[in-house]
Amino acid sequence: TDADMERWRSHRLGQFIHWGLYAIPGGEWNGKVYNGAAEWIRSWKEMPHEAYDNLYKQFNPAGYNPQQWARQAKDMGARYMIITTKHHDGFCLWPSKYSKYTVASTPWKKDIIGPMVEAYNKEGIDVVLYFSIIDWNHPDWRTSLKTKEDTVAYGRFKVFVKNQLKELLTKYPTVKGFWFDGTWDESWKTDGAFSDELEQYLQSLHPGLIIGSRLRADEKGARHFDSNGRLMGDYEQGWERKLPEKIEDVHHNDWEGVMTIPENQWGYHARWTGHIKTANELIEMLARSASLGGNFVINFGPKADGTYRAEEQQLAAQIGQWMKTNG
Ligand code: FUL
Repeated sequence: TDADMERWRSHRLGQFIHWGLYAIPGGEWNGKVYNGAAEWIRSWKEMPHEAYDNLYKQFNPAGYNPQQWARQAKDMGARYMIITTKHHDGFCLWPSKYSKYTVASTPWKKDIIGPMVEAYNKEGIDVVLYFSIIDWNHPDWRTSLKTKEDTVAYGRFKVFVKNQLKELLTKYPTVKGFWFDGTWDESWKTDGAFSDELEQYLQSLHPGLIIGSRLRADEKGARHFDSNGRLMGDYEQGWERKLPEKIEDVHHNDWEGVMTIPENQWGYHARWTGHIKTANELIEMLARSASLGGNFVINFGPKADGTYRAEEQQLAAQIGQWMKTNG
């Protein structure tokens, strides 16, 4: 609704959190360093799938302190946050009854998402749930639909997606939106009508939910815009590690830019490489985003033990200093 969008638009600064099993290897396996994004390590040929899929047995973040996380975000000046409930690996940070591959199966056992939503909300910070359509763990997930069996399996997969989304909304009714990702495969693009159906379904469960354009097939297969050139979804979600330069670049739509601190790491990677953005650079990006009517979201990748690396803590504090007088 207009009121929900009005509120979302006024956030200006957000915090993204990528947290999952990938934080355990932290971009390294068997003494070798993976140069891709840490959360993609399962797709690296050096790491056997089996090894990755067993990481859940080690998930036990003793240092996880959602109140502290929320306070840090608040002090930075973030007014909303986005958390990876499930990334491409399929591991669920909430105890989903539709999957065995969840926190409930780990030594930690407890829900991660519930306490996080509560802690952030208590600080007055709105929560949005990141949800990947790509699910490397699910037997029915497909990249493309070549055979009839594929289509049947993918049909089941779509029901599973619906069930999980409904479950999330039921368990965490205060959330403000979904941040869909991994919608670029042929399988998802095949049935564009399903994106529409899903959006309507979610809206019927939770009127006013904010859903970005990426629910629609991403990139070249883009159905981000309908045949009349109108944006599908509530805002342009495509701005990832880059920002528009002028208002025409965002077609005068609402939009959101999501930014990593290092070059290309979302999940925790022990060895950040490339240019590490300074507080000044991030503040400049925030100011530019605000001037172009968009929200700017800074990503954090907590360690496997639930604590933040020093560089992230420092940047959050520096940005917070600036926000205090200029936010
Ligand atoms: C991308 C994903 O593939 C990355 O791992 C990350 O989650 C980023 C925000 O979106 O599409």
